Amino acid sequence: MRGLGECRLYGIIDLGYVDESNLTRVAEQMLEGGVDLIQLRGKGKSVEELGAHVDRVHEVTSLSSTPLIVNDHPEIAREIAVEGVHVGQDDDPVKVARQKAGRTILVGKSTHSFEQAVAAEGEGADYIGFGPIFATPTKPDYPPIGLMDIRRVHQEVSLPIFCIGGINVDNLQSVIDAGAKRVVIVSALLNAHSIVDYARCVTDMLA
Ligand code: TZP
Ligand code: MG
Repeated sequence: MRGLGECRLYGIIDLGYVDESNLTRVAEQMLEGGVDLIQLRGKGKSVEELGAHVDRVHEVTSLSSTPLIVNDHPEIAREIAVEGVHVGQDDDPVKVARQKAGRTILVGKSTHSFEQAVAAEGEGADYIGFGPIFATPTKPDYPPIGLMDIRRVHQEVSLPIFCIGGINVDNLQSVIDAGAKRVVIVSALLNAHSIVDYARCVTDMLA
């Protein structure tokens, strides 16, 4: 299985953008384009609903040794061999997520400020999301934090840091120039004419 340290482009398959009938096809396209970490996110979906999809997507991701992370519901990791879970500031603390999973898994945490990033490392997260960097329709209620703290967070936090929020190929260079090494892209990738080509373009820029 690919280690987090090797991961640069994190793709989220968000059920708000992808029809349930397309999940495995989207996962395959992401992998072909070089996405090296995938999350399944279904805001408002129950554990049962999300769990049913996780199984199918995991069959695809495991074939290419790509970790699959499930959003919000650590208990799913008890039933299905996903590699990790992702929790937000209002979700289970990292320690509780690990307990609910009942086995050794990756736990990622969303952070929206430098202080939250430092706290997430103290809490024992394996990686963090840091953002939203720019305003985003995917998380419309969160004010963007901008590029300013990206360098500082990389200096002070030694976890893999994935910048997230409103990132696309047109603004990616500014995020890289601000110090980012890893990014999450949701809507720009899922809405792209070709997910494969879009992901290739991003991975080239991050290389
Ligand atoms: N957390 C912070 S911003 C965000 C999440 C889940 C959404 C990112 O989506 P997009 O479409 O790439 O802006
Ligand atoms: Mg959450």
